[in-house]
Amino acid sequence: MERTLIIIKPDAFQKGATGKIIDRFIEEGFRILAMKLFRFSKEQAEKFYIVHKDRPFYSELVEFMTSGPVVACVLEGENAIKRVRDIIGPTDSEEARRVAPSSIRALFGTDKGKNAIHASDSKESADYEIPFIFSRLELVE
Ligand code: RTP
Ligand code: MG
Repeated sequence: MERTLIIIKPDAFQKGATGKIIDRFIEEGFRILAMKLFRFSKEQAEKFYIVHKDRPFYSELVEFMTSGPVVACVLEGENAIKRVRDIIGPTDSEEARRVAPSSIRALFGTDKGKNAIHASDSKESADYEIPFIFSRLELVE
């Protein structure tokens, strides 16, 4: 069993896609261990995405992630990190519509910046991201 973090980004939350996205993961067989609605401060978003601090899109990414509320969930399942990445689709939502039309980014994203959802991309990322957002008490047994 593996755990991964997803964040429904401000664009998807704003367009009312939260329920559909969560439903998709339930239908795909994942167990929800934790869930939270919140808005990132600039400092929190900078720290969450610290791996991207030298990338040209970093400030744009932080601005986007702080632009409205988000919903974060911890999902558990076999091979969850890879399977969730497959379900969300490629980073660029336009590419997602070409290569993975039923992916979450194809359905709810706009482009490569506003792309509806975040998901941990490795065990190392999940181990950083899950305790960043949730305390141990907030995860169900
Ligand atoms: P995420 O971390 O949000 O799950 O996305 P990802 O792994 O598919 O993509 P990553 O390379 O980690 O990029 C993180 C987020 O930064 C924004 N981005 N903008 N304008 C651009 O060229 C650009 N490239 C990336 C996206 O919101 C992306 O999800
Ligand atoms: Mg990433």
